[in-house]
Amino acid sequence: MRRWIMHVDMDAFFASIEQLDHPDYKGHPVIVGGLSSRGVVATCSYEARKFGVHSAMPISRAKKLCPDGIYVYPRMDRYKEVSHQIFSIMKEFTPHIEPLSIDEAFLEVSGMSTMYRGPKALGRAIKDRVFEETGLIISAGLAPNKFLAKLASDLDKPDGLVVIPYGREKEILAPLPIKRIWGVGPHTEKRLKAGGFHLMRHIQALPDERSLIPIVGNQARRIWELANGIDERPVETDRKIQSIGAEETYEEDLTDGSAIELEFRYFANRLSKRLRKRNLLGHTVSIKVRYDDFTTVSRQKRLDTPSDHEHVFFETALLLWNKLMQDKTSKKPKGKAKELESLGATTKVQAKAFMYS
Ligand code: TTP
Ligand code: MG
Repeated sequence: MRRWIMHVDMDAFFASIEQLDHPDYKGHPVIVGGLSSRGVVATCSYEARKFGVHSAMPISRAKKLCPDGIYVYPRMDRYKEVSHQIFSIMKEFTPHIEPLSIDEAFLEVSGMSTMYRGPKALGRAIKDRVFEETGLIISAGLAPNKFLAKLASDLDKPDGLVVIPYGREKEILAPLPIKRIWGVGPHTEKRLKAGGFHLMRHIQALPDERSLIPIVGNQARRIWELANGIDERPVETDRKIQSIGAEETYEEDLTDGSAIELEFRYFANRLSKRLRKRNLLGHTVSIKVRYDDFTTVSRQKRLDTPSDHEHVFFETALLLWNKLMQDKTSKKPKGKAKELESLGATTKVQAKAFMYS
């Protein structure tokens, strides 16, 4: 029996729900995000994307690019409710579902395509069903494995339905840049490029992984296989926990609130990239702060929904940081907060998230 994996990703998820719940928003640029001065865009409708607005952009910048957009604050409870609804619709088709985020999942559909005159018809059926029940549109990719399925769902977004058939894996991958390989970050990309490997086809030209070993070490086999469209990873319905973090020791102590905020932004960005690359979701965010006298304090918070999103990590880290500052100042006599800030020199800040793998 041939293996078929489907990857689904809702189109402009939060923004589409806002358009659904407010029919007068339909056809207009809708931007969902934190509305404070340092708020960021969580997502925006495809109408807003035409103005250059995108996820993780500061709201202030979005407002410059798209001044007439409709700006709304996220309603997480509603998005979670819709997410549950979509997951239960998909569960009617198969119990083998691996959720990746609030709007994204892998489905193991091997064997099912025979019931539907092929994988495309199966994808169509799931898309139609979700639309009929919720009024929302998913982009779907069907392929012989996870790597290709995820790639496929992104090829024709929005409202995509792309099948990568058996035998065409290499041909479809050939012109794509090597950074599309799962696990190839900027560092590995640079090394591969220096070795003359820019596109998948450059790796496909190798008979095996041996000549990649000096460049990428023990990642060579996986990179060679993925570039050739080979990926045996199963769809995992229950995921284990592991942890991923980002930390930095600074040459100069961090004393300024805005500098700390900037560092958290940077950490959140790194963290979400690392998670996404590994198909992981964080469910607890923790921060660790070390002062110049080497005392270390940490705080953590469990997220309502596991996430791989930069702004979720950033907002949570900032919340924890502000709480930490409050805790510290509350022990001090009134009026000392400023002094404390300049004394509380941070030499190390860590943002860490514990994940499902
Ligand atoms: P995505 O699937 O990345 O984005 P999307 O569904 O809005 O748009 P599309 O898939 O069509 O490109 O993320 C799903 C939801 O997660 C998104 O609607 C809002 C939220 N999100 C954030 O809150 N912050 C982010 O940085 C990203 C990328 C998404
Ligand atoms: Mg999406």
